Amino acid sequence: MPAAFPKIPAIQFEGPKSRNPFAFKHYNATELVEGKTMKDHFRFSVVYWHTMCGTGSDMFGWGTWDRPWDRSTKDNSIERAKRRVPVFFEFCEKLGAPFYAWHDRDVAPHGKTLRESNRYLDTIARLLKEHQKASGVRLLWGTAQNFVHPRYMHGAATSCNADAFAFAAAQVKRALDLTHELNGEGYVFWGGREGYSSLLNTDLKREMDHLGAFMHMAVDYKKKIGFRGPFYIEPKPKEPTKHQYDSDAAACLNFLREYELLNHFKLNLETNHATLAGHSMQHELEVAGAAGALGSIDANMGDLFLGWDTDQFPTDLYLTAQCMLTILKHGGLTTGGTNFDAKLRRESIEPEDLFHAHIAGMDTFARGLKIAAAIRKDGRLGEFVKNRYRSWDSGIGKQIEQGKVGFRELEAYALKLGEVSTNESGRQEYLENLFNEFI
Ligand code: XLS
Ligand code: NI
Ligand code: NI
Repeated sequence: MPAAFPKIPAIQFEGPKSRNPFAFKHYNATELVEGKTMKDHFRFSVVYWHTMCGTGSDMFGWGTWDRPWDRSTKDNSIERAKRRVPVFFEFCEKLGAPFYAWHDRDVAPHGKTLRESNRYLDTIARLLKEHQKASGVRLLWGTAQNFVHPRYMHGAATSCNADAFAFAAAQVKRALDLTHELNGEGYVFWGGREGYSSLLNTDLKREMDHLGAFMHMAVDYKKKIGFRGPFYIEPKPKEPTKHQYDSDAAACLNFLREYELLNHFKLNLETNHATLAGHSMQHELEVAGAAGALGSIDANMGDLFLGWDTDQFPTDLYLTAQCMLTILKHGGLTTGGTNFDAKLRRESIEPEDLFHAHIAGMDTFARGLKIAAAIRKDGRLGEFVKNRYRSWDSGIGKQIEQGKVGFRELEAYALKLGEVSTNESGRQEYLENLFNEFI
């Protein structure tokens, strides 16, 4: 097959002075930051669904993107699915992305029956395996797409219809088999339609119990086949349903604790989902990190003026610097990666826009990493926070943290104290300006 991007060379690092749009200005895979290469810090990953299957359509209009490699084949055909595989790997290789991610029903089409869908998926999995081997590009995670087909209209694991639950289980089983077969680093559960549009017709408790049971079955099956990669849950508060059960990091952690699943799961956090939940991405990362559950990130960003998941490529330096500050603090991404769950704007219609978008995302994260590392090296921010909590390092604070005192002892202490020692300024504006010194 002829190259899909014949005019585009392998993207190289040329440094900040370069004016070549097909070069990295900041992402230098082999450069060390805090003793680790940029490649290992980020573990960048390209998603199959937006990159190969997106069309530029939105709820008011048809697709707009021109994809020459799709021209000669029909929608939803196995021929088209096959043709897309080499195109995708050519893209990842030229970009220098070490990882990728898929949904079962985007790499391969829906069949008329489950058996036919499975056959399609097996055919494509064989191709993926060959291309992974030839290119060295690895699978960051796989997942089952349990939300497009009408059978999942009420949800999958949380459907009122037990048959839909069974069907979803069959699909996840197969997706897990293939993730394992393709040496995937992990496996993601994103809720899809696991939520409700109205409480009038919903038995919330029963649906949550079913979701818990589903996840336990997945854990059992994972052990059975010897898949060692982590499971991730990806929070999102709404869209497509009004309320999704895995609404944010805190809700997911609570679910995992309630159903005794926390040992088996980490979180895959997505920026646009965080903002839809009314949180910053850094907040979500901190919440997950505090619980030891920071697994992987879906790197994108939303338009804060729009109320839906716009999945834009991350080009905001403040965002990536904040993310990297928290990620570094919690020891970095290990099995997870920086997965561009992001799509082009409807007006960005040419194949080369895929390169511009990913280069922008990788450069923005590279700068974010350097900014975060510089802030950490400078030390003033870290020192400020440490100093702000110094009353806990000795005396009564230390005794509280060590669990040595209770309300009685604290009452006695307070009575003797007379008044709280003078509070100091939180210095937010000073710190915001300090942060800006590094941008
Ligand atoms: C949708 C989600 C989805 C997951 C994978 O909003 O981001 O793409 O990442 O199922
Ligand atoms: Ni996502
Ligand atoms: Ni999303």
